[in-house]
Amino acid sequence: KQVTGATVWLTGLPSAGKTTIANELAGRLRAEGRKVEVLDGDEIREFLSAGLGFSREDRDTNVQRIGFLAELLARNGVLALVPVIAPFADSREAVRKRHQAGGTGYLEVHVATPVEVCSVRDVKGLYAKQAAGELKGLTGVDDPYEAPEAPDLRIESHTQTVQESAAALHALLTERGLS
Ligand code: GGZ
Repeated sequence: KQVTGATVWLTGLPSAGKTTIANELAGRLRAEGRKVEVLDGDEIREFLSAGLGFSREDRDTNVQRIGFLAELLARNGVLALVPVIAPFADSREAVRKRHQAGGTGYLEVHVATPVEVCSVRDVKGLYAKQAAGELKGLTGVDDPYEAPEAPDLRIESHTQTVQESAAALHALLTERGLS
């Protein structure tokens, strides 16, 4: 039986909750017997994108590599969940087009946590480093983040629990015939 895969890209600022929501959703989908992969930006940068930094060019390269990999998986029946910042709209659009060209499903989810909330969460201490002058070019602070204008779903992670966010995304997948 042919299973429909798709890529679900969770874009948003550092510490917005992208990875946490993706992992929660992945657990739910696996419990239903779905094939799922989480392509986390942080992990991908250790292997597939080792050596890339955070210039616009390197971020674009990183996002295109991840988009390529996600499309391969999705084309083969996997739900590829991608919690990666992907700050530039053009770059996200190129990934969407690659999926469209292959007839592969693609959903864009904006984890729209305000920077004020992200900088308090500061999971990896990056906002503190930026404030202390130890890091330059932090997305959403002194580097651009182009928020999606028409995402398939916008998640307000600061006004709901991780479980609620994952459930909302799960419901969207069901609505689109993907779970
Ligand atoms: C943004 C940065 C930066 C800067 C390091 N700006 O939460 P994390 O810390 O562990 O994961 C983030 C990761 C971002 O990689 P992505 O592949 O998602 O980004 S992009 O789409 O822009 O290529 C973050 C960490 O790297 N990190 N420095 N200056 N995030």
